[in-house]
Amino acid sequence: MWVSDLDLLDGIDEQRSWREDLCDGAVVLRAYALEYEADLLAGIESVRQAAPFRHMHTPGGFRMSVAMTNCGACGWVTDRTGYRYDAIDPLSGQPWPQMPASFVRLAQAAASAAGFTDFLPDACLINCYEPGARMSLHQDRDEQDLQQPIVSVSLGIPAVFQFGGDTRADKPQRLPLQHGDVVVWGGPARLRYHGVLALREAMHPLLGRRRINLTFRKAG
Ligand SMILES: O=C(O)CCC(=O)C(=O)O
Repeated sequence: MWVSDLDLLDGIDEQRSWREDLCDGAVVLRAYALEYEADLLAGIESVRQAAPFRHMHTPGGFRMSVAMTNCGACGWVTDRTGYRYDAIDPLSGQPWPQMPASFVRLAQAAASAAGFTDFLPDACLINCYEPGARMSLHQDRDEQDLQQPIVSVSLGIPAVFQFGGDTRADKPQRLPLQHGDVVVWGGPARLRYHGVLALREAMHPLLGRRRINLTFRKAG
């Protein structure tokens, strides 16, 4: 069989990113964010300068092991009064930094690749994990429009993502996630419980001992 140079290039492109279906409405897009890597790292740095990472407290008074910041029209915050989306960063008293255009492009492209067209994220929560940090199983239900999906991008050291069912008691699948992987869930999977197991000690050439997760949502 004759294979043109173009076919070969197509094959390489296909292998750069590949998808794994988790259930109806949920998919992992492996290595999908790699082509956005430089823009994402630059965007995270500029957001971090304006709105530094901080360890928020849960309504029950526990300090979260994951450090967080936000960009976009609304940011997810938690304190003694509860969980909410807020247009103002409580640390600076200023609006959260604007969501970089490259973030929006990636979030929309990934949502569309997963079958969710017209995704309009207005909130990007940026989670920073160091070894030992974890996120317990939870549902994302503080958003007004549950028709819109969630797009979750992993950068830096590996993590094990837990993807559960519609109740906390459902045994979650354990998905190892690497730098560049994107998980998208929505539709019938929108309210699935999910979380991240405590990270193991590791080193990433660009991010050191850190994992950065970007979670895009339409919150307002
Ligand atoms: O870090 C992750 O992969 C998941 C983050 C998450 O579940 C959240 O921010 O609600």
